[in-house]
Amino acid sequence: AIAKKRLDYQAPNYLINEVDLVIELDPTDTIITSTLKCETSPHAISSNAGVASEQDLILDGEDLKLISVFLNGSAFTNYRIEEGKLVIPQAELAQLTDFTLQIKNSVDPINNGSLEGLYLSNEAYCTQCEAEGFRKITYFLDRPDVLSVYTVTIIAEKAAFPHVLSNGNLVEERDLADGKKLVKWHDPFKKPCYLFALVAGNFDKLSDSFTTMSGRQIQLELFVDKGKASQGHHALASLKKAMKWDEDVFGLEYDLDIYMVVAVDFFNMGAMENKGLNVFNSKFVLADSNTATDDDFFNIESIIGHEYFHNWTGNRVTCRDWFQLSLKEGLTVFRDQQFSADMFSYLATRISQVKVMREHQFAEDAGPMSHPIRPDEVIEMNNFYTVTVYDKGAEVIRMLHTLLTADGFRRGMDLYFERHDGQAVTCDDFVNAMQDANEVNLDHFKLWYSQSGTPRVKVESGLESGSKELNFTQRTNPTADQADKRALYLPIKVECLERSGRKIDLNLNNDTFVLDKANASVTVPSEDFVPVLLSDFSAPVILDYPYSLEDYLLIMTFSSSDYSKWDASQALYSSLISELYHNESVELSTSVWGKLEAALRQACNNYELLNEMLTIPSVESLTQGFEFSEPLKLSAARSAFLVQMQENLQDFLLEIMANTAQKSYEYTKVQVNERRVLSAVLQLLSYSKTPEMAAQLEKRFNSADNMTDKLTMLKASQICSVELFEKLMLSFESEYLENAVVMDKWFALHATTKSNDILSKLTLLASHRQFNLRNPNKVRSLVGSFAFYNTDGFHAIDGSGYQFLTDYLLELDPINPQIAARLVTPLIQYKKFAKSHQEMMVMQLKRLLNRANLSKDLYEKVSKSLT
Ligand code: DPP
Ligand code: ZN
Repeated sequence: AIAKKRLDYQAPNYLINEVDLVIELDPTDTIITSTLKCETSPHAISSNAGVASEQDLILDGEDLKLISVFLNGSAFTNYRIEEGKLVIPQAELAQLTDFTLQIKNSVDPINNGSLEGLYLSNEAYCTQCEAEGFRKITYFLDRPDVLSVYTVTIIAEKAAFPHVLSNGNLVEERDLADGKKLVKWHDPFKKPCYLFALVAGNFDKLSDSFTTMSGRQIQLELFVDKGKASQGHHALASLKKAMKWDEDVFGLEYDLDIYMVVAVDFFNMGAMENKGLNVFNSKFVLADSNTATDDDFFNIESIIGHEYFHNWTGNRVTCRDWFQLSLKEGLTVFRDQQFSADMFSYLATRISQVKVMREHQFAEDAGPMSHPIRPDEVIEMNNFYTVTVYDKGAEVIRMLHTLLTADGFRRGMDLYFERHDGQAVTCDDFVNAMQDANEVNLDHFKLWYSQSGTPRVKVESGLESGSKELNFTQRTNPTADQADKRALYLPIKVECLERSGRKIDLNLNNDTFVLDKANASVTVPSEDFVPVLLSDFSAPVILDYPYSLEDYLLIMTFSSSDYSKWDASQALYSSLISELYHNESVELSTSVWGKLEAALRQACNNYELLNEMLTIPSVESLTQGFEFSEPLKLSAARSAFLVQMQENLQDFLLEIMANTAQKSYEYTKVQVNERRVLSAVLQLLSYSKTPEMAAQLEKRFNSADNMTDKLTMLKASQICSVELFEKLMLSFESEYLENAVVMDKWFALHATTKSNDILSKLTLLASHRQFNLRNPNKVRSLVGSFAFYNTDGFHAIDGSGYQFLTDYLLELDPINPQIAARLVTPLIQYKKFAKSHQEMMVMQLKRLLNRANLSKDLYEKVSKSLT
């Protein structure tokens, strides 16, 4: 496997201006006839002083059967096939500036388990082309900087496929002989092939419309499995909100006359922004109160928004090459976060994002796959759809937004579209537009695009006559991919509180201190104060200040920022858990509990904040705070902490429980926050493990009128009583057995259970009739939840958890390497654990590496982890 390098980029030597596809669908032998209007690229001509470059036309192809090639209407045989690619020798094209190439090939959709290219599952045809899947459909210049206008004709059996869809507008539909029909689509916007899509199936359709700001009427169509139309309303409503929001906030209007969304059960990712025809994983479309939780409703709105926002940030302006992926993903994640904050809540959106950063992105940056948000080297592009490119990428955009303000950011966006609409561009082009529109210099800021790793900012206070100084030092440790690090440009929100809780004026613009070198300091006109640092997570860094427990409690009580109150609560819990980790028999001092309760009581009129402050950091997040941690010991320390917290805060928790009444379900912010508080309280109280608590949970489970509460009771019973948990899970199973999306929750709950025979349980579940190794949702729910979130099972002292995952990956890799490579993540991050665990994990990684024909996907991650 050979790595591609960002700096090796060369513009294409040939362009493909028009693509005409005729696709005759068949389960094992779909025939594709592709007619390409090609042109020798002006770039290729100019770069060689007016002479067309000496290069063959090399069309990517993978798993294709070639049938015939025609050049300018004549049969053509003088081609070569090299490593699956179709090579047209330069000599054959030398005299031509324009030419038409017609290629006929076939593919085998039903046996395509990779879910990339064209595949047939659940009786529906579906495509996924990003990043490099179009080459599994036909021979093409499969790179995002080749933009073409597509006309797509699909021939399918009429009875089995009432809905036959592709990008753009429907231009023809007619019956053919033999019970077949022909459907033709045309997309007037030039696009890269990764945005091509085709779907054919028998769906229920929900229709609606949206009137744009210029008064155009857009037809909206949502396609779901038969019988599920009633579960599509929330997604459709979310789409309309997203369309309105993008007009209001960015002045961006939809361009085609129709917008289609199709939900499918077999999908590698969350969703895909194909032009005019989004394909969604059904779990991010289908929802009603009986089948979806509050979190599901939230996620659907956010992902519908995300894919919609791509129409401008990704489709109208796309990436020049895949190293620039964050150009569209970091920006679009930022946009969907802003949308969620506006639609639902800033605090909840921000906190859940910060958790993703601290639990997953920091771990990635500290592990063998560390890369900048704009990677420099890639073996398998699918491995770079990462929390770094997406989520850290979004944090980098957020810093720009902070530095330039909302107005300045909007000016930059306007200039970006003015300059680059219809083009395939780079991250630098984006930052340059931001810079030029605001007349600032962002050269130093650009380092965020090329430097990997998480900066650590150490803050200390030093005395200066009559006042104090806060001294900031930043340092980024070497990462697996980069030894040398420089100081970054960091906006750090700072607030200082006197011991009385009064805020001290620091004279900082926007309460933000910009640390743009290794060291700098801020003067604080006070001798005794507590700094509140990195409010809103204003930069993706780890902050280090010698806080006392008292300091945390002060911040939890007096900070002007709810975010910082939450952050202090998490730091407080972490430091108490760390005490227990180092000495398991320690009783935490009783005075802490009284003060904690007092601080929490301050938030009793704000259930949104209270529920966040009652949520204890996950093991994954705690792991980041230790070097060479003992996962089992850490999990035990966390549980011990929860037991003590529950004992000491019991009256307070019971009081909250008594104050929350069950209401008939509605997805409103007020109700969501009430349910979340109740969920946090019930989970804490479950650590009492008393029969009374179990009875309480059972009663609530049986009377719940919605999925959110049911799931809360299941999670709490998982803590409270094994017998109750098993009983409720059986009842849940019999109620939802036929609902694939709901059963994913059931698999995930089983997979995260603490149990001595978890592996035999998993094996049994893998033979459940709703389980299917070829369905990524199932695999993620069962095996993914186990490997990522079942600390005690996965890190079992005898290494059996590691072995289980590895056995599974060996089975999955030949079918769906993309998913296999996602699931290997917990194993390759072995260096953060204690030696004894490391050795057992390495042993399993070596088993993987020794496997003949390991996919590029797994090879890249496993080999990097072992160097
Ligand atoms: N489906 C992925 C996303 O929307 C890839 N573009 O982020
Ligand atoms: Zn995206």
